[in-house]
Amino acid sequence: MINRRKFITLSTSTASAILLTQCVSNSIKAKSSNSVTQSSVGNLLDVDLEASFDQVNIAGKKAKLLSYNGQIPGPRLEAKPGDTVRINFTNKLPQPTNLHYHGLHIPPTGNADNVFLKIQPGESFTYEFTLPKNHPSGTFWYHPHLHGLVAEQVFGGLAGLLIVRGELDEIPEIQAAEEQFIVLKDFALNRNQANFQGHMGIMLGREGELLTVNGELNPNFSIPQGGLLRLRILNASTSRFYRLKLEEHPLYLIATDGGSISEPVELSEVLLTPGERVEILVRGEREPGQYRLLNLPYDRTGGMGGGMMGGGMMGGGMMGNRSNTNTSQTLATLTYNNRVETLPLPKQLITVPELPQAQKTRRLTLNHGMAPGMGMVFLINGQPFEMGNPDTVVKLNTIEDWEIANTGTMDHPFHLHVNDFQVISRDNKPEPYRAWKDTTLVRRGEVVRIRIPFKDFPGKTVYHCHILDHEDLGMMATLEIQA
Ligand SMILES: [Cu+2]
Repeated sequence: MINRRKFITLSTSTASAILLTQCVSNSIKAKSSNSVTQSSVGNLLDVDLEASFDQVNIAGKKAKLLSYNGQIPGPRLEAKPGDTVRINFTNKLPQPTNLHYHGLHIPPTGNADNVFLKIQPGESFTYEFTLPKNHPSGTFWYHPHLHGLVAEQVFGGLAGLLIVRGELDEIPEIQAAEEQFIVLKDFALNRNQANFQGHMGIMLGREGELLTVNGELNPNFSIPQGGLLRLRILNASTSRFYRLKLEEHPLYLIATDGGSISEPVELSEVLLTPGERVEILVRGEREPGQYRLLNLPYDRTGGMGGGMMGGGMMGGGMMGNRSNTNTSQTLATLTYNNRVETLPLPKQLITVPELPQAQKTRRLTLNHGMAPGMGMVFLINGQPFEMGNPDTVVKLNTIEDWEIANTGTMDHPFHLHVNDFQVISRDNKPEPYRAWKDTTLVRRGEVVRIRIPFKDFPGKTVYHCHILDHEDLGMMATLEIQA
């Protein structure tokens, strides 16, 4: 088998040299590069991570953006269940920040996935946690999570993949597949600098006009004719939704946010909201040639963000570059290469168990309104986020159902930290297949019922809308898990 997993373990000092090499290969578009990878050695992943505001390569040019270790996306971190992860973090930004490990089942306290920490400019902090031995394998990620600054810092470029390699990677058909990571992220540049300000679209959720894949515009991916390509896709955008379709190819879904589903599910397209991940198998079963990965139109704001009203009272420019309500965009191109022996799809993956009935049901309402002196605020159960007392208190080792009702006029992707959940139903219609999720879309007018087992870790954490402007504008609440 070809060396599809070339894990490079690098110190940060050699990372820039590798990055330079990657840029050269980017310019000749030989094959899309991924970020520098840092993998665990023995049972320790020890990484130096520095957030800075400086010149980086983006979309084929140089621009001043926010980045981790000068790379966009940030270095890809890889660990195994049972590994200890130590991140020696330095904040070289002109403002405070912190780190969130999106999707990981680790403590929300101390120096683990603690979103209440604040790392001041110039300060360093060591994050350290151990992945449980039974942690699912999957596609996770890290990004800043300091309330009030999250949207701007993620929009400026801060995000990276965090991969847990395990059971799913050992299934023979999946091992035989080529692997490609896809980090979807939109950017707005103003004279080659991140454009943080002047976004009248903040209330809707800011979007940029540059749709990058791994920091590039329309990169090329290859698939062996007859072979399998495993796409591991993250939506790391602040607000933009992606409705993904690969020309003339069905998508075989094998994993969602929390890892493997029970067996592959054939789909013609996938909607990926901010924070969500999917893993897809593609079969190289078409005529050799080039096929586009498309972002199809989707309206997440009920016509407020362009489309209908784009040239009208809102003014297209004033609202910024809104969602693709009218046209499709090309994100990447898939090119066939040498024929290989025809590879089969896996039949079975890793079973997602049916959860027992919930011991308690709660209802959450998502909406927005105007607050005196604050303008628009985004609310959960009528309240904007306030640091302090928990809004919801649950007992460790219990299972709860949360009915999340979106009574507003925009879609909101709902995200819960620390514990994964299963979506039970949407408007009382059962989900077509079971999956572990940490982020799920609640469309305007919809009621989504999720079932959450609270396991292993007591402490305070949060749930929120993953349109990060909505989170910063109040659509977040504190959850306390009591031992
Ligand atoms: Cu929202």
